[in-house]
Amino acid sequence: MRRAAVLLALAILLPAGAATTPSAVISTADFAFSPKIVLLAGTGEVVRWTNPNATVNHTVTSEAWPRHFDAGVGRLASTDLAFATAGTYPYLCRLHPVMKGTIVVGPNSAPAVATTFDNSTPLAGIVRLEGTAPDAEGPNAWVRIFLANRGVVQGYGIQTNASSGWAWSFDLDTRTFHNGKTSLRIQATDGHLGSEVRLNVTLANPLHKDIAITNVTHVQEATQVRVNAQVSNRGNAPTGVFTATFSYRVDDEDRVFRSVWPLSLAGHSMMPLTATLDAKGKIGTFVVSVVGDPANAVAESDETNNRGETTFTLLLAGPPTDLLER
Ligand SMILES: [Cu+2]
Repeated sequence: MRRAAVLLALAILLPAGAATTPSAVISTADFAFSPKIVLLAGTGEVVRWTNPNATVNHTVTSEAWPRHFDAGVGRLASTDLAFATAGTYPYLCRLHPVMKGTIVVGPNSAPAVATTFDNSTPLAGIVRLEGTAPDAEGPNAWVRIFLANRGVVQGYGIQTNASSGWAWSFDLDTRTFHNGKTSLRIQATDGHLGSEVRLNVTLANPLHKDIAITNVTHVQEATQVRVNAQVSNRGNAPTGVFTATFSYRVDDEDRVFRSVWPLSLAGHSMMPLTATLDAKGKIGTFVVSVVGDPANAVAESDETNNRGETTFTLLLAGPPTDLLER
């Protein structure tokens, strides 16, 4: 009798040497589970972990407590687990806890979707998503992929007309998305039934640029108003050359009083900006705006944070000075 490797009946350890065709094979080489995330279409499917190393043992141990499964992967051996219950199963190696992976078991309702991520997380650049649906889907079957990133959901669709089992692949371009945690939903549907998997993934975008204007303040001295701002690049990639403008609006007058060019920022860097407005001879409430890249020369992952403003009121009369800050 084998060691009691399966503590709940959610995953079943299969006997070594069983004539089983696994849905996915996960390597433990180099102290990493690869692929890191495996999506199974439904229950009853088998995942195989292989260990090409002649000197190191590993385990496949669910992170949930109580453990859903806990199996060893011996030297130069492999271990098969069959998953009996739909769900998401984060797991690790007890001997090397930095080794982590996730198995997602979809519902058995047809049509089904199975996907293997070849990229280890975090996802970067263009990510190839691949899947197979084991059942015949007929015409008008779709795979839909949604990436939700800081409130923005981008949807993509692939239509298939296969009348018996079909495979699909899709290159998801994450390069214009924000870095950080985001969610990915992959849904297969024939218009009646659907199955879907949801994953939380992390994006590490090598081409990410994001110009942001913050900390817009002003200092008044009589009718001279100095405006300070901070321009930063919150992305990883250098911005390339761009302009920043200082403008004011008072009554119907709207004009740029300083243009700063050329600006360029390395990834995750910032610099101060300053400009002086001579408001002599004008009265009213001034709205001073600082805008990074007003011509939109740089394609950014967030185009909504390029502007900041500060307001002050200049009165005609009013001792001791003719300026009033608010
Ligand atoms: Cu290990």
